[in-house]
Amino acid sequence: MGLCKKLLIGDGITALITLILCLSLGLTVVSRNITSTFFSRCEKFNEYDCKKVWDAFQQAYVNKDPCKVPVEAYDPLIAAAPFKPQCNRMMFWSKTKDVVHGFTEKRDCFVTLEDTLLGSVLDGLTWCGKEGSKDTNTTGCPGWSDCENNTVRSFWIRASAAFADVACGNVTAMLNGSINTPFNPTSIFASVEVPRFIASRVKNLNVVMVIQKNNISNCTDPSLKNLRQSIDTGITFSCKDVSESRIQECGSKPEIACGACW
Ligand code: N1C
Repeated sequence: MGLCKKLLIGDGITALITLILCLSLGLTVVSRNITSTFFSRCEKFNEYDCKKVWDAFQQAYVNKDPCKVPVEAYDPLIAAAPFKPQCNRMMFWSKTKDVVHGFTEKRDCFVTLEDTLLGSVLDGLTWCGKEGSKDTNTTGCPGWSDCENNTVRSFWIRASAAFADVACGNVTAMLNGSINTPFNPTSIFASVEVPRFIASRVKNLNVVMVIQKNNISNCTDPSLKNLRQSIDTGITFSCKDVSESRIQECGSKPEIACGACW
């Protein structure tokens, strides 16, 4: 893009032509990027046909108004890359993404949605389509709360639901002790995942409350009472305050057994 900047200093028609060239170059680079990110991340998983998964992904949003992609639009994508239950190892989280992944990247103790094929290929990406177009855009897409049925949010709701549907055994969730309402009813964790934990599959829900120096909440927070009350009867509940530094220590010391971290 440095070259584009230099050429733009020209004047009149040359500048205009360069501008158009550079813009279209930029745009193709952008949409080629999501394709290549998707495929390079997907190819790390052996047991899936990435082309099939990509096609199922695209059919959810291509040629659609980016605010009119319902959660069900991703059903074929989930069917193309179903989640496998990993009993006693599944980790959920809300507002603790960095701490959770800082830990799961280093230790093979838990599996998060981002460790699965679908969660990993789309993690951190923005995408949407446009009515009357075959393109995938990665800019100018509606933000998380701009409209209800937006392309990216519908995906995370659908994928989180499917991931929670296969939860089994001991389930762990990391919540954030540095915010007012660690169990927030508007979060995906509260509204989509917790209601799908069923007693016939899930034995315990173990909350790890991540405590930083200036924490304002802990396991005694009233929102945790709501969590305890909203889980299916028959699932036992526990909550433990754990300092962020302990989680980091456990991440960097493989000699500490997974079960002894907290
Ligand atoms: O709304 P949240 O948290 O409670 O959602 C987190 C919850 C986790 O347990 C995951 O299983 O829902 C699942 N999930 C993701 O795995 C995920 N990866 C990336 C939900 N959202 C996910 N993202 C992005 O994080 C998403 O694009 C949105 O911006 C946030 C939501 O996270 P949150 O509010 O901290």
